[in-house]
Amino acid sequence: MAFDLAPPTGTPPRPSFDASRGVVIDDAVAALEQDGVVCLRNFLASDEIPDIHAGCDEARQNPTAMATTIGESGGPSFFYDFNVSDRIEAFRRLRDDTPMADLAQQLMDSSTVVRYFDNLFVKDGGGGAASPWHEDASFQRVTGRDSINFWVAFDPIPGQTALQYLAGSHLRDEPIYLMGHFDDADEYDGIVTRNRVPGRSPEELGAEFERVWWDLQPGDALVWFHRTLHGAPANTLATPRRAIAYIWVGDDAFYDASPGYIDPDFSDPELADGDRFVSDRFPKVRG
Ligand SMILES: O=C(O)CCC(=O)C(=O)O
Repeated sequence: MAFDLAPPTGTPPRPSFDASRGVVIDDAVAALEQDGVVCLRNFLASDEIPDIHAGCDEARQNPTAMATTIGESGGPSFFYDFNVSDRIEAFRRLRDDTPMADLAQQLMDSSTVVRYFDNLFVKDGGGGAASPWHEDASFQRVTGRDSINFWVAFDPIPGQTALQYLAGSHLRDEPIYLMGHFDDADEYDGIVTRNRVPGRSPEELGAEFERVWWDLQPGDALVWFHRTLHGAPANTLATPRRAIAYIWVGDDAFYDASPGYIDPDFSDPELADGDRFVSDRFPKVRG
């Protein structure tokens, strides 16, 4: 969904919350419930970042068949790939050896936490495409409330290239929007259409919901629900903008076995439509 992604100006309109001790205050949980997104500071310490930058290079050099690169060949681009923590140690440690799953449990207020997938994003300096406005639910086989994106920044990300969110949009009483490709030049075939509707116009959405964002430092995180609308401009900085999203689901999450394609199509034939979202493929890591 193309959208006006002009860089926001002024002071970010929402507070942020310290996460350096692996827990957050109740106000952070309330902020996520109310806005559908919350900003956590110092989730990672700065000495953890160099290994992760090396991991980003490794992922870039060894893309999987699921990877996408948007941009002119030889020029700056927007690269993303999936499940890098299954094959690159720095991302496995980030997933398994930090308090991320504990924070997911606290933030969703869920007795269980289940691992779904991860998504690495690298936008080169001086270019790379915008991340179009979307809700993550369009790209997931999850119904219910409890699916969150725990997105960790690995570079300084000022407002001009930051993710922007439509606060409160996760509470929309309407079906999930149809999936659209991040690359304007590309289209998906045979996407899931059951219980999905075309997205409303950016103008209508922008008039209904307040736009919020934060300036980030490496190690800060943003956490949002899968129904929260968000997007980001291209990286106009001279430096790279690297980040990873880990998707976690909780008690109120059910498998969507709709026929059709979802990108990435991480499905589990062992699960039936409407089953609790947990299986050998999608393991329970808390609760
Ligand atoms: O990092 C970005 O620009 C895109 C992130 C995003 O949209 C997502 O994780 O759903």
